[in-house]
Amino acid sequence: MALWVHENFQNSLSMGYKVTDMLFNAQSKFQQISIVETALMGKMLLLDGMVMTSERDEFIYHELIAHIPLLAHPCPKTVLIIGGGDGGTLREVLKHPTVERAVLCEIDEMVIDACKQFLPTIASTLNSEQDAARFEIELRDGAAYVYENPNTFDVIIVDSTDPIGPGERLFTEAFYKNTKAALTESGIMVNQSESPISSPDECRRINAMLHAVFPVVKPYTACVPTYPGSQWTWTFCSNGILPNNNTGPSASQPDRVAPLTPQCRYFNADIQHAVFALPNYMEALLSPSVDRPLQSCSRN
Ligand code: SPD
Repeated sequence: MALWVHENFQNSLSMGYKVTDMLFNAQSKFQQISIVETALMGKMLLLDGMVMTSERDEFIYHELIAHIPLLAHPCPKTVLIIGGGDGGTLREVLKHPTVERAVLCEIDEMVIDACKQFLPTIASTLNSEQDAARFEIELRDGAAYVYENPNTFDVIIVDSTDPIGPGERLFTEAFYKNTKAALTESGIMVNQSESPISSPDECRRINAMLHAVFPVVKPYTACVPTYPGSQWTWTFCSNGILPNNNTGPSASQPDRVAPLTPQCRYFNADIQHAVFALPNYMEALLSPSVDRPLQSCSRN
């Protein structure tokens, strides 16, 4: 009989995948960690039953969470990744030759070890001796780490789980304030900011908190098919730098985009701009000027 794994999203939606092999399944100090081989999506990492990444579509998420902020910064040297224990974001960050020091701050060592063993294409940098001099791992709570490291990072990427379980405190205004303080003056923060289809209220809440902290807040979007809702958002935040400011120091960086593009499966010069084009419903949902009560999924 075929084995299936289902992500049960808020008891309302079930995303099912046919499993051909169970590669890893263990309870860590923080969460249930599972890595399965699936019939369609390749190997998949689940934390507490929620899909975190799959071999088939991970490149979309990891390229966008990394290259958008790194290319907006005039010269990113120090980068902090909060969460990201699968190594996919780190792999993309180290494609930028200016980066001298990347810190991966992951609370759960077992996630890192399991991904190094069972998801080697995603965790390739974690296993690479050649890259080892450019990154370090902090087995820490990311919220505490940013608080203790003010004025340190050019780019901070919050590659968190969903806002439940160990990742919950990474979705608070206090955390965003400490993250802002951990940035250098021209620093940029990007976080994964959930789905406007399956979690519109959460998306809006995150956006409102970011607006209370950062002068520049620019959501961007793409489809990540294995995440509930598929349509996903990330949010770019800074003290003034814009993501695609062709007139300032953060110009679109054609010299840096050209060598990066052949190393990417999703990202290119057009995508760098296109991801910021929001459909009307998303613009309305995330616009800080629209003052209306939170509502769950409006279907009219
Ligand atoms: N609903 C899934 C959201 C997961 C976002 N983070 C994934 C981590 C991949 N590096």
